[in-house]
Amino acid sequence: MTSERTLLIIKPDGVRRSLVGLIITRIEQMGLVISNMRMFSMDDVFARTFYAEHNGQDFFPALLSFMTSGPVVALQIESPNAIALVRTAIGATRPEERLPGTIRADFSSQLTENVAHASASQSDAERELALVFGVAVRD
Ligand code: FUP
Repeated sequence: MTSERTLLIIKPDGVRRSLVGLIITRIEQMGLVISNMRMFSMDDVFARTFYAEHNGQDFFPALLSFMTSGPVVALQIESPNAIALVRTAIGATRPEERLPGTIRADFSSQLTENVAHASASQSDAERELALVFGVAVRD
């Protein structure tokens, strides 16, 4: 089957807690291919754009404040079924629905500070990869 590209972001809490290497290792152990990587800090405008679908929600200010609180590490991951595989690997949004063995379940019991983000769909992946990496690259 054809390869898909998706975005995984290790959020500021994951970087602060030195979980970068561990999360990259999990992705590599799954046999997924990391085809681009970038460490950067989101400013308010970037975070607002990235999470535009949540603008107006009561948790939006807290989400922006958290996402701009320190550097993040973004990975472009490329493999068959990459979007669903990485989404499953990070775990559910709601803490009580996270399965043990997922990144969020294993490293966070919080809703907002949940260590990692993964694109939810192909259109989200394309939009998010373009935001983070500019013109998405294949190698
Ligand atoms: P997810 O796709 O799992 O990252 O979840 P969402 O797109 O629904 O939410 C984006 C981020 O907002 C999540 F990482 C967690 C955070 N969030 C809150 O802080 N409070 C909420 O009520 C819902 C989501």
